[in-house]
Amino acid sequence: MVIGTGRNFKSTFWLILLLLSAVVMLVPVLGVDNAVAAEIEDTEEYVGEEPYEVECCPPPVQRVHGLVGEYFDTLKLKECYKRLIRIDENVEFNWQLGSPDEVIEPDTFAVQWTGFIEVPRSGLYTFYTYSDDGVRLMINNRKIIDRWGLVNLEFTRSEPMWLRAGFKYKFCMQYQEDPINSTIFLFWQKEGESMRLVPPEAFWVAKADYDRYIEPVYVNRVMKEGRGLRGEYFIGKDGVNSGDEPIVIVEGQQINFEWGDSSPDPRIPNDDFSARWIGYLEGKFSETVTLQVLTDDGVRIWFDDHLVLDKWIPNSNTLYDVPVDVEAGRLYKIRVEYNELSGGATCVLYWYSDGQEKEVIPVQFLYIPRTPPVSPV
Ligand SMILES: [Ca+2]
Ligand SMILES: [Ca+2]
Ligand SMILES: [Ca+2]
Repeated sequence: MVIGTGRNFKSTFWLILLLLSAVVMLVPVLGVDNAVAAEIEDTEEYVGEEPYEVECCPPPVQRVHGLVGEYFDTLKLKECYKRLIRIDENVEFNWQLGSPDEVIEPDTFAVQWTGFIEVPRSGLYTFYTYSDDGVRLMINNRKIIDRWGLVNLEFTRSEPMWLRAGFKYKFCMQYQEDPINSTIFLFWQKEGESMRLVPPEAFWVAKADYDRYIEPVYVNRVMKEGRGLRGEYFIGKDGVNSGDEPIVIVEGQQINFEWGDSSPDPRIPNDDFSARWIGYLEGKFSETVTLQVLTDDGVRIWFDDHLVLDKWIPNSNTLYDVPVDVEAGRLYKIRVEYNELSGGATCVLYWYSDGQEKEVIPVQFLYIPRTPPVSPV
């Protein structure tokens, strides 16, 4: 009897729960459908495709016209390569052989524009970029153009996208410039109309971002004002350790020497000599950079007062890699010692990193020790 009552109670409970669930599930489905249908009927230009989802309950943000442009001094869009943030009206740039700003080198740079886009009238929109080089376009988190890499002054067409007037859709455009010419434009074409440049009135950013970046903000700054290291040359393969004064001193040197069978100076013999380069190296990006030395014969490197390479041995054009962590714009003490035993003589100091192709360390990033410069704050 007690068990039977329990069963009856359970059955009734589950039946009521099932009915309630069905009602709860049906009401919002019908309600939402009706609401969407009513909105669609109000929009005379609706062409049959569902409007894309918009932000759910966006926070009340005051917006003004513009896009936040972030400028990177290499092909990659990573924080450590960013040099400049500013407000751009729209995407209409023809930098040709130049660059967007003096802190960006003319080749190998990248830009990202973010904000919101709003169309003047609801409809099906196709976007076109005219670019040199790579470009990506995301609207409402949907990637509608993806053409990264080398592009030679060409149009790229997006898939069409239905956009509703009165809504601000998330906008993100990325661009990269590799060699030579640099151009980027963004056009749109509403179905049945002609193609036009996307005007500044279409773009919006949060007012807080606008206020912050209307005056350009520079990050990861570098001075690039170096004039090279001091080179000191000695007779004898261990002359650098003798305590003697150098035979030859040269200010303002890049380490890029392939003497072959000859010598650095008439006062230095072709074999059995040594050299030392001292000064400061400026970090180009805040990242791990690899110093690479090509040497014949011995080499030792101190970086930031640490001995980071010790190959004081006979070498025949040998490459050694020394990864070091640096911050953009900070100066690090560097000292390279080298010796030549016999035969060919070579010493070249390169650097490379995730964002920097291998190159001989440029003189602009090397500072002589007599005028220790101050890193920018
Ligand atoms: Ca180019
Ligand atoms: Ca030699
Ligand atoms: Ca040699």
